[in-house]
Amino acid sequence: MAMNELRTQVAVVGGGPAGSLLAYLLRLEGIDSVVIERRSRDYVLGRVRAGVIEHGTAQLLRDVGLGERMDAEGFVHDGVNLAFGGSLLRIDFRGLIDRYVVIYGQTQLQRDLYDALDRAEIPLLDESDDVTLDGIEGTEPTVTFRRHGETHTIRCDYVAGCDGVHGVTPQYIPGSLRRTYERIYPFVWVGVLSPTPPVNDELIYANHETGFALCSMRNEHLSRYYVQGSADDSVDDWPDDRFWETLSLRLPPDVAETLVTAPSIDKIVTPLRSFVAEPMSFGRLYLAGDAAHIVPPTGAKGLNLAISDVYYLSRALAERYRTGSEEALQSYSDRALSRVWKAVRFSWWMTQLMHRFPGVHDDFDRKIQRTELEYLAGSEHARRAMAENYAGMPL
Ligand code: RFL
Ligand code: PHB
Repeated sequence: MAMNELRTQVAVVGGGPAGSLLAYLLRLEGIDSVVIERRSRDYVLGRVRAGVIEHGTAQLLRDVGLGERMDAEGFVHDGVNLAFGGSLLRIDFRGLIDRYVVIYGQTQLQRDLYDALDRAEIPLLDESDDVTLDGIEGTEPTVTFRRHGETHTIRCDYVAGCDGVHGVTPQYIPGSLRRTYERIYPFVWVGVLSPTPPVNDELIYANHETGFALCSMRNEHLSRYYVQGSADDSVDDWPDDRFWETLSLRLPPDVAETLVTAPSIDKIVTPLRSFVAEPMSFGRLYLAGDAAHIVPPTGAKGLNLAISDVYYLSRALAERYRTGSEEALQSYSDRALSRVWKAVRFSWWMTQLMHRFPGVHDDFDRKIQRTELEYLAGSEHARRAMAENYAGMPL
């Protein structure tokens, strides 16, 4: 069949973690798909983003044969640390709830996913632009796009909208049926990748009177650090010197003393937002990942939600092809949203807990914030609730 008249079962728009994992999970069920990605393969593989894989997400990746490199090269962390008032409070996941997280960069996972697509010979049509959908209310939708100067049309049974925060597929859900929920936070995160050993063997989320900071990592020689900046800041406002000074100031002094710095090798500014669009499906279009919802990075949930969405969606599609029943597909949106909202709540809570809200929080709010941190320090029940949410609610 000519390339410009492809037929597949599921057309997947977007080849980030959501789209590429979905295509792979569908193949395990014997379902064919094609992944249509706007960027080049190298661009997608070069993006530096999330770094924390929840306990259940890690288990899922292992169960489907994608855990090998994660287990060899990732780091199991049994807890995280909150810094405030000059010292560290450890949230001991292992001791509290017998769970852990795995520190493994999204960049690495994306590489594993593309390798898996290649091995399974699932088409990844990168550099595809101008995606439009037709017929999603009927039984044979089509996806049309331009690639390398040619127009292509894919006929399919279902469309998965995995095209992220700037994607086009969500707009095919009629406005009259769509309800959105949003919270914009009045600050940004400035993030750097530094070719230096991590300052601590576990993550540190710091609440300081001048703002938030986070110490994360990729491996023994590569650290990922973030500091809270002002809403209108750009990368140019944060030369390395300012970044390192700000980070040091916001860490407990004994931690800051051991910080090793170097010229940064990647620097981003990212706004913080909570956003959910309901429902996550319309006709034969199903949304997954950032296309349907955004969380602030404070709880490290974005990537994990993308994975849980496509897990549910792959189950539902598998049931449809196995039995002919659309029941699971019909409940996909409700099922995914119920887990999504728990992560939205937790990442909102952690964002509130750890940042300065200039012009929003008054002395009362700051007292409440400090009291919440002291409550965590003094209550094992409170720490257990935080551990359960951070290490991840069950799938
Ligand atoms: P992705 O990863 O954005 O993938 C969507 C893919 O769709 C492509 N695309 C299109 N393809 C075809 N046609 C179109 N019209 C298209 N429009 C877009 C895009 O090129 C892209 O390849 O979404 P997905 O798969 O849902 O995965 C979600 C995660 O990537 C995301 O939740 C996290 O990375 C969010 N996130 C972070 N999460 C964390 O847990 N910790 C972090 O530190 C963290 N940092 C970040 C982040 C997201 C960021 N951006 C820009 C969205 C930092 C950034 C800068
Ligand atoms: C990261 O390593 O990039 C990272 C870790 C934890 C977060 C956000 C980002 O909450």
